[in-house]
Amino acid sequence: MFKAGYVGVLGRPNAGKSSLINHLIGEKVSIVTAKPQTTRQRIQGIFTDDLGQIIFVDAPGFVRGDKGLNKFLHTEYTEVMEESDALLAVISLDEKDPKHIEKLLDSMKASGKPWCAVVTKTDLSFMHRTPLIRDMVTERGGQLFTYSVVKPEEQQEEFLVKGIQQLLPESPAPLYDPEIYTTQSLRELTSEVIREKCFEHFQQEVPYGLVVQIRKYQALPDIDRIYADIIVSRDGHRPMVVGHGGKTLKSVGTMARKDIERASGKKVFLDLHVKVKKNWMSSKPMMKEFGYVSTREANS
Ligand SMILES: Nc1nc2c(ncn2[C@@H]2O[C@H](COP(=O)(O)OP(=O)(O)OP(=O)(O)O)[C@@H](O)[C@H]2O)c(=O)[nH]1
Ligand SMILES: [Mg+2]
Repeated sequence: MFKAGYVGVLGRPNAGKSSLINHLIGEKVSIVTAKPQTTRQRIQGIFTDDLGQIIFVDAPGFVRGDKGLNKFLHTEYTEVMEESDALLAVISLDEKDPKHIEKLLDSMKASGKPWCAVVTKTDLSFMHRTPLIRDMVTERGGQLFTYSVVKPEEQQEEFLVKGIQQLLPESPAPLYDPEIYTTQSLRELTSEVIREKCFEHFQQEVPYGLVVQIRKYQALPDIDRIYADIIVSRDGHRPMVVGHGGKTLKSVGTMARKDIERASGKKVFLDLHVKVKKNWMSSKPMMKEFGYVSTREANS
């Protein structure tokens, strides 16, 4: 019987959640960087085969927070957990603190939903940790899979996909057109890709206080003309993003343009500007303007 449903992908920041989803789907759905807290808003990536349709819901990594951006990340995490049909706990093999793993797995069990877990980054040399993690998972009634996006083994991918499909409800048909691999628009992906390149270029608090707004997206027959603002949270961040003689901004633009061209299949003209909106993360109206508002808050 065909299975279909939403799988919330949950874990600590930087565990490798977005990388795993991109890898299983075979497309860049969600941006990936070496910095924690890359994913901010849930992103849906869709995997369809003859046996089922998995709608992966990529969530931000678990963070605590009762205000600003952290509050939004926390709410987003909680909503994905509550609204999904099944859950996938993602644990990085380089996670040093077993308490974090236990807490994540306890929350899987407490959700009352079907769940399984995956250890990612198995190319890293901490393989002795896997049996310990497996015990933690089986103790709580779950099944553990292993995976590496750097050195993927075909069989592991097959096991993992089948394991996730089994968790889903039966469905007479796919929930989305099998040709679609994400519900994200090209405009949304563009904004995320620019943010990804910024995360790769800048250090410390600059990426955390950075957001991208697409001002205009003009899709012409042979070229997409895109005008976007990179918004930073402090005056001092602006020169860092622009760089000497605009060099850094140009490099961000070139890297982003290549990715957008790959996704759109067209030539892209990308116009980037840097703006300052002081401490936007502490302002509810500005957070809302950037789309950082939980579904429940938006609907209330
Ligand atoms: N060596 C190795 N690195 C990996 C693997 N998977 C992901 N990474 C790296 O881990 C880092 C974080 O990956 P992401 O996919 O952005 O992690 P995430 O869990 O989505 O992070 P947040 O969105 O910040 O919560 C990136 O530098 C990836 O390249 C893997 O299998 N092996
Ligand atoms: Mg992510």
